[in-house]
Amino acid sequence: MATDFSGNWELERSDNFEDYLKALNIDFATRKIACHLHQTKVFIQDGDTITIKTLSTFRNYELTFTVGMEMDEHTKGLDNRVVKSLVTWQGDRLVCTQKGEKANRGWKHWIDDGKLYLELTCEDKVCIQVFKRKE
Ligand code: ECB
Repeated sequence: MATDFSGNWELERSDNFEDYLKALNIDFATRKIACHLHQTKVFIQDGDTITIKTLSTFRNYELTFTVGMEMDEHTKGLDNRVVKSLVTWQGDRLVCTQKGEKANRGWKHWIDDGKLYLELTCEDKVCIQVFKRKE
């Protein structure tokens, strides 16, 4: 059975986020703000149709997709690019490839020991974020 990510998760730890943002050409001032944000992930999961909301006081981002169906993703309010995104299951992990201007771009989500993990990759930069369940 597929992993159930449903619920609200708050960011606890972020490793290498700034390098990931640099790889996406995010400017200095925006990087400084972004790195200090309290982020919340909201997962709404209905079978293989999933909405992920990334919420913060600075900006919000929302993505809805069906696993296995490629889509155009406009990363509005983030790096404002258009990529071809495809999310698939790799075992218990939800894996997204984001084909476009930036090589080797994508993310992976999984749960381990009750924590939600997010690995964000762009070119040779990898950021790991860890979230805990919000009461
Ligand atoms: C929306 C909260 C973060 C706001 C950061 C603002 C500006 C930084 C500009 C570009 C940064 C690129 C990515 C930010 C990293 C996290 C936001 C969502 C990343 C993402 O692709 O999440 C996936 C997986 O959970 C679902 O969309």
